[in-house]
Amino acid sequence: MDQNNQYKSVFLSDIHLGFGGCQSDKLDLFLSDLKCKELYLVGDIIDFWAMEDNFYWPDTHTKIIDRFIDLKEQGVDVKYISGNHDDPLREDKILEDLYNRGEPYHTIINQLDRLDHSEQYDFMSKKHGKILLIHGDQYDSVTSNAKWISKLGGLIYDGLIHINRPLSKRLKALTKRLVDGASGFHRKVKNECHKGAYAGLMCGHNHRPEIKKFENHFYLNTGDWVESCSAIVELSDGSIQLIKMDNDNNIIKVAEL
Ligand SMILES: [Mn+2]
Repeated sequence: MDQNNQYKSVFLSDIHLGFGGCQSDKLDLFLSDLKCKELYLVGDIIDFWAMEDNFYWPDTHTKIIDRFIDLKEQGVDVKYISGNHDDPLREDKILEDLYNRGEPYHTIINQLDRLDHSEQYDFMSKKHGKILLIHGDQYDSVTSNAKWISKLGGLIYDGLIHINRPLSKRLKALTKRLVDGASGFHRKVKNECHKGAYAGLMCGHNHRPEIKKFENHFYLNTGDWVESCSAIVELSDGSIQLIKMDNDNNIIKVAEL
């Protein structure tokens, strides 16, 4: 970590605002003294599905979005990538329907309108080359082909997380392994890098923070703010690291590319 929580670029995903398991207090602490030039929000920042199933929106979640807007006003380039839990951003009609429901959707969507958003971005790393930034559900054939299966899985997971954290973690890892095995997730990542001449791909989605080097490409996963409280960061010297906030709220380096 650079001194005083300072980086060139910061990548966060799977915050799940609107879901009870979101560790917004820890994230607020992380954002309160964060200094960077670019902030990428790599999907599932707002969990519109969780809000739909069991409405929950505390002021602390509005505060997180306000933090993003404040950073933008301070000159940080903030970019928002849509994930499967914030997929209304991918379809204007659904977004409009939510907007017309009134608060808190009104405020949330007005705030999001002030940030650039897209389904994917190219990121140019000084030291490591061109990186594709995407949420990752696009490579998850269960999610993309049968939304209800994924949604049911999500509901079971969301329920379990309040009861028994280690169990929910193990079940989710198992589910994801099965899905990965079936859909050949890493094969898709490799093909995507090859096709677009990317040095690597960065995503979120599976809530497993990771830096993995392969023969001709690398894979980065930002993790989440439900369990791991992690981020990928690029330092001013160009190095890329996986960091996390530990139980005592210290920021520690977990891995480096
Ligand atoms: Mn996701």
